[in-house]
Amino acid sequence: MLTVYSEDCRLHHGRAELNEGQLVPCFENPSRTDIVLDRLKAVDLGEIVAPRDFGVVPLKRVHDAGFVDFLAECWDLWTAQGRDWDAIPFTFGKRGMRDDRIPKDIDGRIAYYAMDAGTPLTAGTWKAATASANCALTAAEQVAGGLKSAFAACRPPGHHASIDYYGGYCFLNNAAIAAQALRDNGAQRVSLLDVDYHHGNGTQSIFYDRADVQFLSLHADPEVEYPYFLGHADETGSGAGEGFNHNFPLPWGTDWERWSAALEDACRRIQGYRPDVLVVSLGLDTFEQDPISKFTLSSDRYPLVGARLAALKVPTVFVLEGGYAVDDLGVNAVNVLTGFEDA
Ligand code: SP5
Ligand code: ZN
Repeated sequence: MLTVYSEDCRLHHGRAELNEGQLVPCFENPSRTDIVLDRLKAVDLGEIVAPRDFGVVPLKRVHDAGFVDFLAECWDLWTAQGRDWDAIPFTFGKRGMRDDRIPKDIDGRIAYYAMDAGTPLTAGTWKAATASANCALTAAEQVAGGLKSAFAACRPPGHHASIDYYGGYCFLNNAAIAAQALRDNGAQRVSLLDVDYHHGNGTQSIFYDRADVQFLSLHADPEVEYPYFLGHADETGSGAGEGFNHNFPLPWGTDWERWSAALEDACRRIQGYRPDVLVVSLGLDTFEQDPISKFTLSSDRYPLVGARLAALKVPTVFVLEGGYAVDDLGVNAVNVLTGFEDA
């Protein structure tokens, strides 16, 4: 399988995130893709290529133009205030407040566009986030060109980033950008399956009113888990998109038996939709040793995930999302890919 990766993805490196009341080292850091790349080379999965640069046009096909411009200029505006620490919001708009006016002040703009205090924006964030999106776009382009599958080793991840907000370690929604590019390049129907432990709120929101991109997400129940405010089973799409959004919220402690039953349900819905191409938001934070998650999948289950997806017999773009048990992330991610290839 072809892998697309850019060393520029390493340039986003937050110092700390707010977790359980403390500033702790960022769970989402460059060592994650380092170990995935090491494992890809160790098993010799296939060629590893750098992405090509698609510019901002495909980013603005799914994101608000003002939001993309904000991400591009945030660091310069932040440091112009004499600051050299990571940019983190200290307030957020809440119910009943104005959301039709974007503040001028940089702290106000961050408050407007940020979703949480766990996603520091740093000197290298824009370069890394665009490189990450370019990896997904390049993998999608290769699959559109006839490859059976490709893997975008993206970081920062993307699925929490929505039309006009960032958060959950995500800035640009790599998988959504890839799905939209596939549509723009001739695919009639795209299925986007999100197997990250957390609900893909950004992806859901981007495609919620559309029938041309089917979204399915297996994740921890938002009643008890981040992102808390989206991901319930009764969110089924709106307007033309009604019936094309499928959430599978699962309880803490979900094991392989329960998780794989939900995967089976999702796969049957994908089959019924008959997509031209499948995009997989591949999070590995369902792993039993993940430090911020509460499912119990073991490493030997991930090849079965890949094999089930391969049985769909649809050209597939894998896009890396979360997974924070870094020592095992390479094995777990590549296990999905080898399971897909060996099926
Ligand atoms: C891409 C991705 O996997 N993003 C995940 C973002 C999760 N951020 C919030 C982490 C909160 C961990 N703290 C646990 C508190 C226990 N109630
Ligand atoms: Zn996650």
